[in-house]
Amino acid sequence: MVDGLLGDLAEVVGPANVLTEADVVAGYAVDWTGRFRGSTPAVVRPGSTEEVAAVLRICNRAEVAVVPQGGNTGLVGGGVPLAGEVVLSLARLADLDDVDLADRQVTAGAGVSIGRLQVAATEAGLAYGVDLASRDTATVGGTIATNAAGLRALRYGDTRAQLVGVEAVLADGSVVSHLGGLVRDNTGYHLPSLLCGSEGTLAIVTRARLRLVPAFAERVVALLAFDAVGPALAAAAAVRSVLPSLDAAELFLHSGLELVTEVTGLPAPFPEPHVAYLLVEAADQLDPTDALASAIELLAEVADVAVAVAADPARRQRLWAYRERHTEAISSIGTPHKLDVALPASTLAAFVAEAVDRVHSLAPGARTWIFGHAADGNLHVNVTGLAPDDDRVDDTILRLVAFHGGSISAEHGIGTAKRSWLSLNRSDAEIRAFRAIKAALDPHGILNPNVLLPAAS
Ligand code: 2HG
Ligand code: ZN
Repeated sequence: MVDGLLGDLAEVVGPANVLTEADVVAGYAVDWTGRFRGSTPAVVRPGSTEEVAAVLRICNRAEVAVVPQGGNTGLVGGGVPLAGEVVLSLARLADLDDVDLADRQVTAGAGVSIGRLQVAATEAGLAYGVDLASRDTATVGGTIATNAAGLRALRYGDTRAQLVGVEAVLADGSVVSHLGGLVRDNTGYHLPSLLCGSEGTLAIVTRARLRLVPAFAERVVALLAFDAVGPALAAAAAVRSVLPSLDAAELFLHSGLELVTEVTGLPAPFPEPHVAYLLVEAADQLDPTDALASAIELLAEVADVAVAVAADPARRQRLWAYRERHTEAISSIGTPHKLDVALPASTLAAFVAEAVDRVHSLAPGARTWIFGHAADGNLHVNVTGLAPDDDRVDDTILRLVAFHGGSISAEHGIGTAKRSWLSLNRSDAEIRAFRAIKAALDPHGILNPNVLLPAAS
């Protein structure tokens, strides 16, 4: 292909924005976990929607596949060139408009990080409803592509729930732009909903109109420790039903906490170890400490619970670190298989025990780490000690999830990691409809062709 095509791309974005040196492009060809690795002839870095459009026109004409990439924090191999695709880095689309206070919205480029968006919202007296541990690297475009949910979804919903409008480029280079921000707007198909979670397979999102939420002045965090998983999960549901100011309810287990303290050097939060931990955060205009304490008193009537409370920002952050640093701690001991799943509340506790057992019988040398967004039924099952391409554990866990009526992807997307199992959750008719939409919007199949949909048999 390549020289002529790269020359044409360089004319569009400037030679400095077509990266080809092996050691430079290598970082774009491997995912954050290190499990999914490919290669690319070039990383192209457009600086505007018009440049994205021109790049896609060229690639579409030449039938050259592209993989869009934001902060490259994805966990299912959805943003890396698995089969020699050109990488389309959206990092330079980093314009962030002023916050629209009247409408409580903001328009952000795909390359704006979630952390930067949150700072801008906070400075305007508001907040952005999606928050996640990778906030300083994850981008608006990447979180739209995967429909990321994160730590506050129990209160504000996932990324799709924040998305009021998008600007996106179709495979043929045409631009669809609908950024007016009208909340009531029933004028046909809702492209933001379709593109959110489509993992770059239908169009390249270049800008988004996002709703903002109130910023609460008062916050309090409590870490609750239980002697079994069931009561910890039941506590998440119970706190949610009595505490309207609940912002987060996050589960982790003894093994994960022990690993986090070993890797980070943080002191253990309680003198004695416990089986399961629930981190809860409440946020309100008036101090929610008493309301949280009353909710915890109700819990203590039905289960033994140890409690650590933090109200000032530094101590709150210290408690959060036990949960947020799981991902980094697990990666420090090996390349993890990540199974981000959701289950009906009634099956969660049984699933945790069954998942650990199944991994143990299939791969006795492997270790299972389970944590996640308890109130949403979203568990992150991480398994270390497996070869990157050994998918026996993935297979057994995803089948177990489907057996319990769960989702094989709660928030990370399907990517390449789970595309072979999509039919566990989606019927033949649904997958045919997905393929029809893909073929209509991307007839040459140039947009992220190796993710989400199962490989054609
Ligand atoms: C989180 O909730 C992220 O921290 C990452 O979704 C989960 O590392 C994981 O498996
Ligand atoms: Zn998560």
